Amino acid sequence: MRIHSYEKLWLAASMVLILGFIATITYGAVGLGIEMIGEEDETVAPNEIDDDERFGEPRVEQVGPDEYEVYVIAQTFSFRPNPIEIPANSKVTFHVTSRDVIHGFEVPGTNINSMAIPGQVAQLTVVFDEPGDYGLICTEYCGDFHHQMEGEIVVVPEDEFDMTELSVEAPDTVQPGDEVELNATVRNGQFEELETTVDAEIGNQTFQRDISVDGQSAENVSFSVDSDELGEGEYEWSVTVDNYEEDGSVTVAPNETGDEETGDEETGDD
Ligand SMILES: [Cu+2]
Repeated sequence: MRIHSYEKLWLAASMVLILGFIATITYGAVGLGIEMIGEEDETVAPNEIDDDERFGEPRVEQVGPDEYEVYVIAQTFSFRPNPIEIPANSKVTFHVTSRDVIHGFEVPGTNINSMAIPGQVAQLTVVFDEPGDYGLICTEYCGDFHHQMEGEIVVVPEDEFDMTELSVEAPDTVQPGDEVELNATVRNGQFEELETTVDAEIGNQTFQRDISVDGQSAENVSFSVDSDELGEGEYEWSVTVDNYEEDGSVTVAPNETGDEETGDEETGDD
């Protein structure tokens, strides 16, 4: 049987088209890395989310050089943590779940887009190569204030990124003669050791201490001033580490004139 050459041409063209369609569908399903959340993926019980090791404290965690994990909870009508601060040019894996109803997790202008389903943990691995502020929106209608559900991802240039946290414990009031003591904790969430300086101020006294904090650990520093040196009154204090500052004020109580033996213990007076 002889087949006309035009017919052969059309046959070949339609074969190419069919193969083209199959290739497109296969690429869309596999090549883009889009996945449904499957049974073998992580799960979390929504009612135990606050006690969960991963989500009890939604956070950014360094897991290797240039490798970070972010644990995100979507809930009506916010994302936690917010903002999410991560370095540019690092491999960042988001683990996203929901506390209540189905939410979305999308960064417009990027290919970051997932559902946040209660009980399931979605995982997305991305590398941001452009530092900047990226918006984060919920793309699943989740209730009255769905349209206000938004967050922010702040991508910081690698050399400016740190995971330093400063917290300070300080008294509100100090009895005359006691020490005014500031207890500062500097936490270094990164792998590399942190070498820095802690500056403190109590009243008009200033202190400076160089510290080094091992990777993923914390260091305590305390500063104190004798309240007698300060005298009665209210004093401002502040503690500064790199770009972080905590401040407050402390009152040195007046020297009571009619000091009785047990004067300090009188607390239940109405
Ligand atoms: Cu929503």
